[in-house]
Amino acid sequence: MVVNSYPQALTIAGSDSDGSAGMQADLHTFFARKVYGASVITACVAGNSYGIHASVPMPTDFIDQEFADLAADYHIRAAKTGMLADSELINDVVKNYQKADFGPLVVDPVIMTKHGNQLLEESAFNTLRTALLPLATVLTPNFYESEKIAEMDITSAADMVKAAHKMQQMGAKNIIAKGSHAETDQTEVRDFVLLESGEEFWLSEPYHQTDRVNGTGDSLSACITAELAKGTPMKRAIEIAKQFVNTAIGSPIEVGHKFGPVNHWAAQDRDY
Ligand code: PXL
Repeated sequence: MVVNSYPQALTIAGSDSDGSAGMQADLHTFFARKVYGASVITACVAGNSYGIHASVPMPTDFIDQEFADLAADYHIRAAKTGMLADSELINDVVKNYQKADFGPLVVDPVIMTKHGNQLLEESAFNTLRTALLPLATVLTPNFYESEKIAEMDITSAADMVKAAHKMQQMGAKNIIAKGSHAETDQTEVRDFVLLESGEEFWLSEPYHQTDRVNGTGDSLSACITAELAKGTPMKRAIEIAKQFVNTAIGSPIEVGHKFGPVNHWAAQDRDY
């Protein structure tokens, strides 16, 4: 079969009915970064800007078929994971990803939404650490997820650095550990990046006072995935993703009445 030339990326994630987060945010991001987006749906979530009200996991034989169909036709050059719900789904996704040839894997270790809804069962945390993290080309935990995965409290910049090194020892190659707004003076957000080469640095972006931040983590990891699918080097892909999300947060759109989505259009076509 002739290999397709157009960059194609894959999101392996849950569907969020209001389109602000999960698979929908990933696909918006792929589109904005001019990468074709395919999707393996792992779960369906019913919700809106007020919160999540129901959630169902997909059957694993259906997920197996989604992977098989993509592998038989598409040329996926980078993939990302989002909501994986439980240990059974994590193990199934790991099995399928190892069989396929879908390029680097960005793992967004989705555990909890901004509304406080748990999207990964606590009993699956260990499967996340031992089965999925070793496959992660990039791991993008938020502050809370870093604490859970590294099993430590993070109360300082030094703690964040320590947690990132712990997560790298668990097998993730490159880490972008996202900072907490509460940790700063609310004028900037600082994320710690630890690369496979051992290089480490902080990324800082202005803090925006807005409730329209649904899907920021999904969009950040999706943007890294899109850039990797285009062949952008790792450090640059991470820098672009950070700026992309900051631009998307900085120009809010009026959609939903509480925690609305970020604005992917504001960031599209930017040549960062
Ligand atoms: O943003 C985290 C997230 C991931 N995946 C799904 C979600 C959410 C948050 O609402 O609904 C399906």
